[in-house]
Order: sequence, then structure tokens, then C-alpha cells
Amino acid sequence: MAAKDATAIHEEFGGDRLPPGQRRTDRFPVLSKSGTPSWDVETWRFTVTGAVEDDLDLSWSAFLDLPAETQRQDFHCVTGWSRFDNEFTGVTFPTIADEAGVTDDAVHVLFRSMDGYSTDLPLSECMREEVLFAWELDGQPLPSDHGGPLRVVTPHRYAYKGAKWVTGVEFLTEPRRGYWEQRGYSASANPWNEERYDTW
Ligand SMILES: Nc1nc2c(c(=O)[nH]1)N[C@H]1C(S)=C(S)[C@@H](COP(=O)(O)O)O[C@H]1N2
Ligand SMILES: [Mo]
Repeated sequence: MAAKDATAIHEEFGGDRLPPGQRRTDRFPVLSKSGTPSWDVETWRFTVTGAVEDDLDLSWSAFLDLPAETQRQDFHCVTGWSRFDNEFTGVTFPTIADEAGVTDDAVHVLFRSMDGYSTDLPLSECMREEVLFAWELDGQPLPSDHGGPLRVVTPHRYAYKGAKWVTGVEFLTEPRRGYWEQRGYSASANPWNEERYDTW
């Protein structure tokens, strides 16, 4: 599948390709709050709940039947490294939102993962083609340390906004903070503004 180039996203935020305070690496470090969870293709489910017309509850094969695309994207970790030109294959967030039918009162989104991780974003920050539920990296199944079988990627935000091992999306009628957001990391997480931490 030919990759769409999403690496010019920094232009929208008026910044350089390498955001301030970041250094480029060709390695792909693993950052997880705890270990890598195991999964079973027979029992894995992906659910969409909350402010939607139809809840979704998809098996692995049903998820893979959704329309997919490949995008070349950059990845910015809040700890200071950026990795350019990752080719992720998956389903866009707007595709999932359309499947479920988001209701007018939805303003925010909470992603949930198999390891107990969660992260949140305003709905408007999710309704972008670049927000992918990805199962392949550079043409290979997404490595389990990097969130396989399925993770979210958010090239317009620091990478903690992309839930690895994602299994649930909840549409919310008011904001709720995720795992790192409750522990002081920025709710907005724009790398070009260096939104790393929130102070209360
Ligand atoms: N489920 C889950 N997703 C997660 C995390 C986690 O601990 N658990 N860590 C986040 C953080 S802090 C970062 S920087 C990226 C790291 O992704 P990587 O390990 O593929 O580099 O995943 C994010 N998504
Ligand atoms: Mo992180």
C-alpha cells in the first residue's frame, strides 16, 4: 500500500519538523508504564462506547476488515526524542467515529489499554486523518513492545497521547484526564509549544 506523507504536519503548527527541545534518533525506544501485556486473537475485542449512536464491539478480524491506509509519520516523545518517517498502517480515527456515529454532545475522548493505561484528547484533536489505530509498522506487524496488536498514533501531539495495546475508546461529554495527564503531563501536549507539563 503506498504511504501517504503526513510528515509536513508541523507546518500547521508553525514549527520546524523537529520540535523545540527534541533530538532526532533512529532507534525506537520503548516507553511503557509497566510490562508488555499478552493478548489472544480469539478473545481480543475493541469497544467504542459513550456518546455514540451505536456502541461497537469488534473482533480482531472485524477490525482488520475496516478500510485501512498507510501513512509516513514522525513520532515525538515527551522525554525528548523524535523518530522520523515511521510508516504506520491502520484505520483512521474519523473512520471509527463514523462507524459508531458520534453524538452532538461529545467533546472529549478517552482511550483505554490492556495494561491499564489511558490517555485523553479533545474530540477535535482526534477527528484527524493522521490519528490512526495502527497494526503495522514499516510493513511488519506492530511489535508487541510498541503496542501490538493495535496502538494509536498522534503525530501532532507528544506520543503519550497514543495508547499502545488499545482496546477501548469512550466518547465523553466532558473532559477527563488519562494516566499521565493525572500525573502532571500536559493535557494538550502540543510539541511545537513544548506543552510537556501542566501546573495546577
Ligand atoms: N498502553 C500504553 N500506552 C502507552 C504507554 C504505556 O505505558 N501504556 N506509554 C506512552 C508513552 S509515555 C509513550 S512516550 C509512548 C511510547 O511508545 P513506544 O514505546 O512505542 O516508543 O507510548 C505511550 N502509550
Ligand atoms: Mo512518554
